[in-house]
This record gives sequence, structure tokens and C-alpha cells, in this order.
Amino acid sequence: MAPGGGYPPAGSAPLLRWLVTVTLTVTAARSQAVSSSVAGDEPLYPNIFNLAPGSDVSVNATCGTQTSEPYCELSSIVFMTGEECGICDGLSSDVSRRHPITNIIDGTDAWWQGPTLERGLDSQWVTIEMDLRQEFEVAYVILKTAVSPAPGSWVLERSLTGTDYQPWQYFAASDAACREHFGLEPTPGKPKYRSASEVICTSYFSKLNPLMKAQIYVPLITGRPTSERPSQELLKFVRARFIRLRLRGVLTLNSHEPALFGSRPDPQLLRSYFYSLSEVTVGGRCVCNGHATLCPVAPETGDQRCECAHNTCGATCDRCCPLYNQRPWSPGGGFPGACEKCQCHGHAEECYFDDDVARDKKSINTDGKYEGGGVCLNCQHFTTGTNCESCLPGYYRPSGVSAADPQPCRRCSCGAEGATGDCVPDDSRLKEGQIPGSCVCREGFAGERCDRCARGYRDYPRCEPCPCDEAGTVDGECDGQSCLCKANVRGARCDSCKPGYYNLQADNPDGCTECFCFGLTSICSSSYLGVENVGGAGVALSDGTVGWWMPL
Ligand SMILES: [Ca+2]
Repeated sequence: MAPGGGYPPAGSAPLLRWLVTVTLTVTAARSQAVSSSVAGDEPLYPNIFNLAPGSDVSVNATCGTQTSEPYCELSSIVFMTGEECGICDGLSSDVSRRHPITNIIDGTDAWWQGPTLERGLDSQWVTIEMDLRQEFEVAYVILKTAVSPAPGSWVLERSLTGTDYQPWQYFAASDAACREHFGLEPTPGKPKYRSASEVICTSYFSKLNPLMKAQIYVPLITGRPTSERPSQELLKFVRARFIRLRLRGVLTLNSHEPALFGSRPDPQLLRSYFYSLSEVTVGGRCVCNGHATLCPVAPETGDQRCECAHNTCGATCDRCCPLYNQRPWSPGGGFPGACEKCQCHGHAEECYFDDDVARDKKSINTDGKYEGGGVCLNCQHFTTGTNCESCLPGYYRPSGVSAADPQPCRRCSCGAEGATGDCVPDDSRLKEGQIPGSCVCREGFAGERCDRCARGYRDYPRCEPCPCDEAGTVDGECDGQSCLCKANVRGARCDSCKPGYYNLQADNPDGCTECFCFGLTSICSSSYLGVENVGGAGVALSDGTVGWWMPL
């Protein structure tokens, strides 16, 4: 059967060809992915390799652990080739009599063997556990039997914790047994999967032919929807640290069943029914979330760690690297796929992504556009701001100096009495006449260094408010102790009109207006009598103008 069909044939030579084909396919996909990784749109995956040799395996029953157990090969009975029998003895000095579970991952023909039915019918209930020591994405599981046919009824299970197991697939001796043993509708014939994470029950693999050296290939990715470019659902489905084989029943010949399960079982036949596994292969790859093609062993922990691309970091490339959070993280092949560098102008090593900043378009990216939500952390060189684009209070960036300058911020020279210590931070306020570095003055002070009094204040460095009426004072100034009155104004505070003048107003350059009293007097004063527009038809004058009146 062709490897593309998903099921390797029995026999080791074709299997080897299949494995080689898988490796070549993965390598080709990897080269393709690397070449297009610049755009960050293609997911990257590490090679698939056999995880089983690095695992811890255990089982709850093995032949010959309690006492030496005789067994016979079923094939020799069926084909009447003369009984091929042996002894299972876990304590024997003869290694060929020992069949520990570690034999299923040793890469040799040595095998693990379970107890025969002679020990009891419940010896069919055997559980094998494999701890892969870290999480992987498992692509397939291959079982090879030794001196027995394939198991009849069993469950392949996965777990991330080692305690909470979920099924991957059910196997039964017949379609009817799927319903009977597992309460599941069988998937007839060759396994088919309607969804990425469908758990099926199949009798496809539970065959008595061959009676020994059977091989069962269980694909977990191939044949499922999205297998070409695995969906997150599929990747989650194949993720496991622990794998469990719950064996629940051996396959039996119909003609043997009366002698096996009847009232007087035949010991000779009971000894011919047992499980044996020469090798279990677990094809899998590191969990790198579509961001790595390699995952070498880290010397300090012994774990395999992804060599992350796309500016991602972490053992499984599950986050953006510290300075690459302009956009949120996503799996490889998703959007945006690759992580984007924050624009911190060279003044920060880390940033984080902020939804609100992205929505309000407050973060500039490395292309100079307000796209994404990167916020720089721990801005250095006296900088601050979302993109380390501003200077800290007490510092300023002179005109012509770029925010990306290695040392963009200079200390404000604002130590004078009237200065706050801060200065105009950059040239963003040039239009208002504020020059970068000019000191920000306290109330009452003015000047680039705040070393004089502001208009309306006097007596530097005290700079107290002028005791003058602003309306009557020239430019609001006071000279020494006295106020500088406008031309038509008098008084110590410049708060009254000179004789012959009235109506002190701030917008009058002379302060007060000359009286106009037809030469009868030069004394007048402002009137606060109201003037009202009477309006209304009843008071309209004969010429049509609306009347005015002044109350006496
Ligand atoms: Ca082996």
C-alpha cells in the first residue's frame, strides 16, 4: 500500500520505506516553509521522529513475573507446524525468557509479552503507559506484535497530565463489538474521520491474519480534515505527553472459543492466547506552534526546546520575544503569524501589547505608522512615552535631534528661582513659540530661564503681583513700587479716571474716555443706568423705527 494512503504494509522493509518517505516529505515541506517564512505567513514545523526510545514505559502485567509461565504460539497450532512453545520467566538468567515492557522501545526484535489466558480471563486487561517526558504533537503510533496476532479490543489514549486520559481511537474485534464494549457506532471498513478530532471505533486492525508479527499503523493527522495544514483543533487533538494502550481483549478463533470459555477450558489452548509487542513507535514532533523547524535538546534541562523563528520565544514558541509585541502573538500560519518589533527608538529591550493603545492608534510601528499596540517598557536614556519618543520631566530633546539618537535627551538647565525645573520637552510646540529647553516658569516669572518677573508682577526674585488695576495700567506693568498708569488714568493703583474722563476700560489704550458735556462742565462719571430696547408694535414711532427709552 502506498504511504500516501496512510497505512503502511506489514513487514519491516516496506515500513522502512514509509518512514523514509515521511521524513523526505517533512524535509521538503520544511524547506518550502523556510523560504517563505519572511512573510511570516507559512507555519513552520520540526521534523517528525520516533519519540518512544526517549520515553518511560510501564505495564501492569507481564508474563513470568510471578512464576515461570509456559506459552505456545497460536500460529503453530493453527498451521499445525508442531507446537512452537516456550517458557516465560522474568527471573531467568536466559534473556530470551524475559519479556519486560522495556523491550517495546529497545529497537531490537526482543519483545514484551503479557500473561496467557491460563492465568485467568482477566489477564486480557492490560494497560501499557508511556511517558514521553514532555508534550509533543503525535503524528502516528505503530504497534508491532511478536509471537501473537494483533490485539482484538483496545483503546489508544492520550494525556497531558498522566491522570486525565482522553481516547484517541477505539479498536474492536468486530463492528458489533464497538457497540457492545465501547457503546460507539463503528466506522466500517478503512478508518475515515469526519472531523479533525473525531474519535472513532474500528475493527479494521483487529485481524487474526497475520497470526504473528502483525503491524498496526494508527495515523493521528493523516486522513483527518485539515491534515495538510493542521487546524488548531487538530493540533490540540494530537498533543500528548502520556500515551496509554488499554488492552481489553485478545482475538480468538471461533473454533477455539468453546475450549477457551467453556466449563472445562483446555490449558493447552489457553497458553496460546496472550499479547506480545516487539516494538511501539510513536512518531511525533516538538510543540512549536508553527514557529520552528528545529528543537534540539537543551543541555541544562534535557528537554527539547524549539529554535523559534518569526520573532517568537519560549520553549514552545508560544509568545512573542520581549521586544516584538507590536501585534498580539498568534500560531504560525495564523494572523499576523510573525511577531512584529516595537518601535522603541533603541531605548528599550521590552514592550507589551495593549488593546486600548492599538484601538486608539497611540503606538507607532517601525514603518512610522500608527498600527498595532506596542508599549515600550523601561525606556532608557531619560526617555519615556509609548514609544520612548519623549524625554522625562527635567529633560528635553533639542530641535534637530532624532528620537532615535542614542542620547536624545538633555537635562533642562532650569535652576533659577522662578523655574519649575522642567523645560519645553521638544520642538512640538514651536508654533506656540516654545523653544525646546526653555524653562517652564512658576507663576509670576518669565524669561527663557525664568530669571525675571512676568508681566503684572514685580520685585524679582519675589515677583509678587503688581498692586495695580490691570485696566488702567500700561501693559499691566508696575515699575518698582508704583504702577504705570495709562494716559487718562490716575491713582496709586491706576484704578480711576482723571478729571474730565470717564469709563475705565482695559481695551482702551488711554484707559478712560474724555467727557463730552457741551462745554458746560468738565466733570462727568460713568452711568450705570440701563438702556433697553422697548420694541413691540405699540411703541413704534410713526417713522417706523423702534423706540428706545431711558429710565429716569
Ligand atoms: Ca523490541
